[in-house]
Amino acid sequence: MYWDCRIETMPREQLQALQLERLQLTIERVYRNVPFYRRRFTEAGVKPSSMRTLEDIKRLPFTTKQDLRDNYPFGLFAVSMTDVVRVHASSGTTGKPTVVGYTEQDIKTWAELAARSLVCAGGTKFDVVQNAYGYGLFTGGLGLHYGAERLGAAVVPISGGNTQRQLMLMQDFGTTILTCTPSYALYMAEEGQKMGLDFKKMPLKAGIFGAEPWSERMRRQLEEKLDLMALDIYGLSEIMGPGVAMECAEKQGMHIWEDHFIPEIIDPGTGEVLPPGEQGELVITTITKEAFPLIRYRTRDITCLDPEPCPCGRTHYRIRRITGRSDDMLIIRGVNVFPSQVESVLLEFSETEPHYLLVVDRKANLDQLEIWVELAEQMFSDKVRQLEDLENRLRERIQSVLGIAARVKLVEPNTIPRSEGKAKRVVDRREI
Ligand code: DLL
Repeated sequence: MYWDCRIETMPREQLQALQLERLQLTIERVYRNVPFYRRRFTEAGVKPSSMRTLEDIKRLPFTTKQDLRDNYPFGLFAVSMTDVVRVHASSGTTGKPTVVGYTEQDIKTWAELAARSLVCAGGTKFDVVQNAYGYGLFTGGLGLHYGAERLGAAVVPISGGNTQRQLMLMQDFGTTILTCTPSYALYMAEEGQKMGLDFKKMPLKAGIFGAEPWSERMRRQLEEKLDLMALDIYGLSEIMGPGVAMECAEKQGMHIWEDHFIPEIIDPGTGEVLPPGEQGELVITTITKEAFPLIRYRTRDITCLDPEPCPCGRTHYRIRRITGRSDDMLIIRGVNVFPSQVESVLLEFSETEPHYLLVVDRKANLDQLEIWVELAEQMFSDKVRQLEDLENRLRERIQSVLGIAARVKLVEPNTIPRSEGKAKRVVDRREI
């Protein structure tokens, strides 16, 4: 079953012709409308007319998250703000988020691709979609919401959290498709068991899980506990949000929607393009976006591109599970966290040293973050009350900067291991 049979099963040759045509238009448009790109292309000695074949994409310079930060908030938009109908944002290292914008047409395209992705999981207009991705600046909630509506399904915009109520409504409403992060789905499964729910007697048929890395082991657990088909969905706010790539029922990687995105895999060290099948960093060029086109955006996500034909009949290449990131970003409960954000908070407090460690663990299937912070020498002998007060202030400040709750553990001076090279700021004990 397809959402858009013609496009999803389009012969590669035709698909590539469509890509080239759209790439040329995009390059022309950003050259005309975005000074940043005009400058970068000129430096690299390329013009819109240089794009004669798809191979010519390799001549274009990469765009990085730093470029987005340097042009904060709207500097890379290719339309005027009067044509922007929505903005989303995700957290970044400096406390300033990465901002993305959408025109009315961009929102329509996104809804189409999210609907296409829901159909990969067997979604139809008869489904009840419980959307437990967060609503707000995060793209997860609204992205899948519009897709489910476009499909004609009944969407329950419940957002994340309030697990017992989620489970009650899941039962009462007869939810058939659950959309949330895989870790939250596992947590729901366990809470449900405690409440005495029998998922085998419920009509749940599919789960669309993404926004953070997970594993085949987790897939098995989720499928068994929730009695559904668990599928992987990929996306990032810079490129669009959820629905950039989606797994089909074959469960062998996610089809990346190549009529809208051109994927490449590069060696993250050298920037060299790798042949299909080799593992490296995913680079994406958007070829239909109006408000915020991105050219050769370095996602930092590590995966590989699978060009093998898929038994489902879709011709769009698949990306394998994301195995990690080439930078230091952590994803905790679906929220992007950079160690440097913690560092910036510590610098505000004279009572602490900027020696810290982020200890991430997964307890009862929920990510937990504990931050070990070294006390300054003069604080060490201070009263317990004062230390508790400091811990509280740190905790509050960290929560407001990171956007998630963390435990703060104050440790004695000089106890966090030092390093001569790069400091190790993160201990990730999660087993996924
Ligand atoms: O997480 C968009 C999304 C929402 C995707 C809901 C899927 C479902 P950001 O907050 O910008 O956007 O985070 C993007 O999350 O670069 C990956 O590192 C990671 N990520 C997203 N999907 C997956 C996945 C949303 N299926 C960053 N597997 C990306 C592993 C994923 N990592």
